[in-house]
Amino acid sequence: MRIDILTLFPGMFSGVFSESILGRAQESGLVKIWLHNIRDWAEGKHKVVDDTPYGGGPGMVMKPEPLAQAIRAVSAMAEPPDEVILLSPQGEVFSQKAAADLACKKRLVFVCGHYEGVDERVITRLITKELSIGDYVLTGGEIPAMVVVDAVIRLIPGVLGSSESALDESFQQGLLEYPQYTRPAVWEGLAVPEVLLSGHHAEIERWRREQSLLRTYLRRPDLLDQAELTTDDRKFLEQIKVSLAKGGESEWI
Ligand code: 4GY
Repeated sequence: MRIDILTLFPGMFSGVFSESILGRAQESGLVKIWLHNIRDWAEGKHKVVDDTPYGGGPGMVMKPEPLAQAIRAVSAMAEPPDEVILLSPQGEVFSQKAAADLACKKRLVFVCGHYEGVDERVITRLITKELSIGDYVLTGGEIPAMVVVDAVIRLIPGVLGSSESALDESFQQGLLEYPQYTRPAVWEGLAVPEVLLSGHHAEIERWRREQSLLRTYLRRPDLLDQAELTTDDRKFLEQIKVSLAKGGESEWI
């Protein structure tokens, strides 16, 4: 996959993309990330990229010409991109499903806005998808772009080793992850659940499934509507509901 990122602050990305799994993914050639400074397409001695908003109001708006030139020039550097993505709170909320869709593409261009926003006409003409990483406002689209790129790259086949596999994980079946433990067996008086030391593979699988269901029910009940649930899952959830209604918290948590 080829990823291009248009930003006024390319330096923000260097550490995040060079370390760990993202660094390895690039070294192995599975993904190539190109960073571009939008200011390189600004004109004049001062390379101005922003201007005051029509209609008044606080702050500055990214002016259309340099940004549009940048998007067009970068898009023409290789095969046409599958998507030109703007990160903004006005976008569709990013999800594991959206990450999986993007992981199948050959070429993605990310546009990072700054200041109070981007001239709407650039979005109309050149942006194919607007994504939000959540309902809060950041100072720019750089951190959201890192979030989306990270979530997408780890889903590209071959990026994760078998011990890091992305298959068996949170959201994959629409449930939260079960709790994880490693050595020592007792730490600061807290013991690892006995079943995990038992070696009974089937019992361990069952315990983990029930922990996922319990956690999802308690912390993110909204996810249960979309989750893939078996008849056993539904029975277990019914058991939890009945028992919690009787005031039996400690039995579960
Ligand atoms: N939340 N999800 C977000 C954001 C900053 C003004 C456009 C978000 O994706 N992006 O808060 N972005 C704004 C700042 C210009 C980007």
